[in-house]
Amino acid sequence: MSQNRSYKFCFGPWNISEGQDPYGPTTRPPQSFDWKLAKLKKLGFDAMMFHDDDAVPDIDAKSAAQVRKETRELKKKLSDAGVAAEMVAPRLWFDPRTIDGGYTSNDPKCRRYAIERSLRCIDVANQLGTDLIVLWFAREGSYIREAKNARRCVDQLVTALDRMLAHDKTIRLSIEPKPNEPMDHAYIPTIGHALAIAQLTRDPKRVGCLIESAHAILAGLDPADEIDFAMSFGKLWSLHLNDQNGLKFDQDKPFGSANLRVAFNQVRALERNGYGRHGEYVCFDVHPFRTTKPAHWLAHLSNSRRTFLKLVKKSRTYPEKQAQALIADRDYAALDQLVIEHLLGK
Ligand code: XLS
Ligand code: MG
Repeated sequence: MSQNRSYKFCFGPWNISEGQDPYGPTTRPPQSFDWKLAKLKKLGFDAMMFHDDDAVPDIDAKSAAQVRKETRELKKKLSDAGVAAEMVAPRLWFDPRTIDGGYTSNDPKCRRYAIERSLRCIDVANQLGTDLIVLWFAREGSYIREAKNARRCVDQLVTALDRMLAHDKTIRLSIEPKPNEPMDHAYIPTIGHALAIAQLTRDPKRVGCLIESAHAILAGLDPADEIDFAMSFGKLWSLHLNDQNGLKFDQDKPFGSANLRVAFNQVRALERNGYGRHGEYVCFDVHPFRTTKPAHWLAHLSNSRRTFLKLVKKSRTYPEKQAQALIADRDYAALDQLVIEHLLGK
């Protein structure tokens, strides 16, 4: 990879969150969108990612004309700030009609709602100037497996994907797999599943994927391997870097916070595959700790970007020749130590 290739960075308004968790209320007062947008540029980020109702709050309650008007206003704000819209994701996990899933709900009226909301999301994305829709199948799963027929759910997911692909001939769908949470088990839990279901759609070349570090770890996988696998298909169109300390609730920790070596190997995978050369962004889907004071509110984002850039340097100064010699000699113990000492620095 060229040694001076640079990356573009992104986060979403939800990444500047107020500290609520399932066991306690917010610990920071809500910040305005304008405040978050102003901070994004100051932190050296280039784009913002959106849920559809980040772009147009209460989107379901608004007419198509009102959605267009508010999206136009948002687009102007972003253009004036020199910030791109990276993607738009339909938030199909809040509304009561998605309580049992959206596309795979057992209720056909709810499945219809989820698809129609996704088509409106595509219209918002077009107006914001992005051709990327991210689909995190939050509630496409079950609390008990007998509640749904997994074979039928595959067909229902393909039906939804096909409706979106037919709605707009240029839109690209980036599936963000996650094995569980909020569901007990979710459908499409890994990149392999995402790339496989893409092949069942009417236009597989427009269905790709997004890797989130924590989601791969929750599936017991190495996010770097998931990156290499997705890149071998040319279908890694977005990325949510963060970290996760073991198999528990999705922690959305700052990048490198739990496992620096796993973070290093993700950066090496991005480097060797040339991620970003087609305009892809590095997004940090991270949250501040609940204990974070408002004065330190942005640290998780600036720290993640700083760690990422330091690991890019570590990747580009990796003692490749020494490493190859140890590999040739199958001396992996020495290789292990070489990596550790490279990361520790002299
Ligand atoms: C949740 C997901 C979510 C998507 C965007 O775990 O990571 O943040 O990335 O809705
Ligand atoms: Mg995410």
